[in-house]
Amino acid sequence: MIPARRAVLKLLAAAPVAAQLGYAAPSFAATAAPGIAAPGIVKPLPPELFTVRGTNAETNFAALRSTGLHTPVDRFFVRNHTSTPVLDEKTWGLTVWGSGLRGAPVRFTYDQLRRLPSVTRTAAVECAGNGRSFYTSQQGDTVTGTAWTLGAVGVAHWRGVRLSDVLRRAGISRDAVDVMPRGLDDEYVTGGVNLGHVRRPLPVRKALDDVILAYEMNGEPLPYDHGFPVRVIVPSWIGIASVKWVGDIEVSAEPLYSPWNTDFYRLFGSGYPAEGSAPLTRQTIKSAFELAQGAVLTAGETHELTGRSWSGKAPVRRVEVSTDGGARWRRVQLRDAPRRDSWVRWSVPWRPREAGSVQLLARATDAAGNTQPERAVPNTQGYLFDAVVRHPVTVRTLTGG
Ligand SMILES: Nc1nc2c(c(=O)[nH]1)N[C@H]1C(S)=C(S)[C@@H](COP(=O)(O)O)O[C@H]1N2
Ligand SMILES: [Mo]
Repeated sequence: MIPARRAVLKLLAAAPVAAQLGYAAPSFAATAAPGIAAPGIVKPLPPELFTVRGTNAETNFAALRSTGLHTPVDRFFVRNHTSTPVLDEKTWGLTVWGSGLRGAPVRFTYDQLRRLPSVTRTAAVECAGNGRSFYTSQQGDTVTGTAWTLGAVGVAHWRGVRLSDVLRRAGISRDAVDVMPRGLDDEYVTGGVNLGHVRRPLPVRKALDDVILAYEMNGEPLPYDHGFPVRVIVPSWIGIASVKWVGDIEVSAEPLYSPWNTDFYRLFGSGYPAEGSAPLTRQTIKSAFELAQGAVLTAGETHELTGRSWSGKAPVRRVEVSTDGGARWRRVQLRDAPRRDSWVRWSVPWRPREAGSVQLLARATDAAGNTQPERAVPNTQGYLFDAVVRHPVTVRTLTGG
């Protein structure tokens, strides 16, 4: 199974060459959805569940309508800087090393990690760039990066070991200030520059708080695309903190830097210092309808509008919906108790009276008092979009018959 998948990945990478040689990836065609440009992701990406964007796959929010609190793996978004590596847990190991340890590097095997006390928790993973395309489409701002709509987020039930347990066993010293997990996926080359393996420092205080090294997602071993055999989960922080396919963790008595906390994942632009804001940590607040963009609804019928709202800052406490472009707002019913690091599902009946184009709006407020604004403050890389998103639908009258 693993060699077969590895072969699939090779085929994906070498597709034009394979075509020249005159063979047509037969085993691949059986497992992946036909017609999707293959971005180095192992799982199938059927177009009703995902929108492929470069090396990434965005969850279609409409595909969450039928799902529960936890996003099933078959529709959980994938954000890869390069491509999914297919690793073998029998040869995999995690090395903890650096000036912030009292002694020599310590290596943990997969079995050793699995024998440590385990913890479970529900937590969202959300890309810092989720919602980025709305800076451009709603505000006219120029931003760089993947043009996500709202589907670069998922909530899963994770099982793993506390990072603090591993760091203590490895002999973390009182002098440690930063820890930096590093992925085993290929080095990331952009603009002709090799930035090395994906890695981003975490302050020791967060690392020792609620971070886990996860080996299960929704009750199953981690899927290849989500970090098998072990990934970091940093609750409530931007997705880049949750390093997948972790192979080593540097523990340092000096502050650590990587392009992922200096060049990326800070706010740049007017109003920010030349070196950017402080490195980004917590995610922001958002809402999404579980409905296709441009969905067609029938006038005179009652539709159950459903959606989700979430915030990295505090549990979402209130959601309002407007079906008239923001003139009037209705408070909607929450289907979940407000919960930290997760989303709340909501629903509201809507009976459009006449045909036409309508923009549906949803606006969340969290328990810390953060409310989605009308306009997000722009930054050049389009991070942390938090404004109310205008969701276009078409209302039709029933004709004919
Ligand atoms: N090793 C490694 N870890 C990584 C990444 C990556 O490309 N390589 N992408 C990061 C980013 S930017 C995000 S948003 C999340 C996405 O997690 P997912 O693909 O499981 O949804 O993983 C993070 N961890
Ligand atoms: Mo991300």
